[in-house]
Amino acid sequence: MDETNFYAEKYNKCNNIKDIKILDSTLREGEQHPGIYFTNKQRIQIAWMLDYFGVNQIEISPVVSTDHLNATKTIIKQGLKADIVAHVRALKSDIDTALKCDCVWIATYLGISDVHLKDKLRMTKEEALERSIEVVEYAKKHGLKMRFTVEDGSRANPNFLMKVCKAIENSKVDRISLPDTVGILHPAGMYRFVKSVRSQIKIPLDIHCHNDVGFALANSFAACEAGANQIHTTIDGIGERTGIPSLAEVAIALSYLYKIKNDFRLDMLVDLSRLIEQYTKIRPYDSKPIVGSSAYKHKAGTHLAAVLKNPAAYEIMHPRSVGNKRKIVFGELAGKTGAAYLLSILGIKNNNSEIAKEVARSLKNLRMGDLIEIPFDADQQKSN
Ligand code: HCA
Ligand code: CU
Repeated sequence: MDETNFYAEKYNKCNNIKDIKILDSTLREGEQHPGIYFTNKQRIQIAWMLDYFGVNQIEISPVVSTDHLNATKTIIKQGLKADIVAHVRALKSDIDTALKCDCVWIATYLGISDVHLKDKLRMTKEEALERSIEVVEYAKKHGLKMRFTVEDGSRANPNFLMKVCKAIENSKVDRISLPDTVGILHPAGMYRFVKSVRSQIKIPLDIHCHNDVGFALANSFAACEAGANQIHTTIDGIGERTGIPSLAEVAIALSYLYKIKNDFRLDMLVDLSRLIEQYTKIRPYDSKPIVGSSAYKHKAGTHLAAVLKNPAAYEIMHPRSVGNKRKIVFGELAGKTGAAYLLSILGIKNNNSEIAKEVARSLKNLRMGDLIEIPFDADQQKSN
């Protein structure tokens, strides 16, 4: 038992969340982020790295372009551990395209809210229901494993949503994805939404939460508490508009906060983020959880004094375990302990507390913001 986190872990105890999987959609939802386009080589490398990291499913759309079709075929041929899910519209012709890739898994989506039916699809509810059953039967007849996404499900008429879910479950669909396509739900609302479906549907449920108000991560876990089995992520959370939960945040929350056993290679998380940064030229903001460059920086004097003795005072995990680095920032807030430490690493041994106070005062007067940052690894420090 980790004494430091003992009470927090008691608050976090959550017996109904057990075996939660991750589907990563960087290659599908992620490519829907404005300005992002991967080459096929990049798509293949991303798939390999996601697989090595340990996600359970990787989603890609083969119908966007011939480039995507080729990428999907090639990635499927790699024989990765993760299932490769071909994401297509609820159309027989799209399923035929997916079949050309030799895929085992497909996901089809159909908007079922009134606004999607009326203004996007120009379809009646009856036609949508019929189409849903038809594509599930078609895919199952071709021996595919299949997920069906009730797009915009959180804004759909609940009775109609249940009708569609029950009908496709009867037609032997393997999973259903419940998306909050426009990010309109809050965590308690999400809990009730998923709970209502879970009370009548037995097959595994995916949860796909958009981040329009910033609730995507919290909503994903609220959904799991209500019975969802798999969370959709992308690296750094990229996706349409404001995206979906980031792989790093979901994997860390699962491992450290929900204590769910898994084989994720968490130390790859920063590398995965840097890979996407390199390919997209989009740099995650410094304070981005887990992967941001300031996620493990400590600045205020009281924080420095504590972290120099025991980093657990201001950290929930060792930054190395996610591939990040701890840094101490010496600026106007460094204080006496920070200044003394700075002097010691500058080779000024035996500095007495008067000198340290003097340096701390000077740092304050310089008003230059953060003067120096240096890595601080307590474990290595001890072994030196
Ligand atoms: C889309 C819609 C989708 C689908 C989610 C899913 C959404 O962009 O095609 O298939 O689980 O947010 O509803 O991303
Ligand atoms: Cu989406």
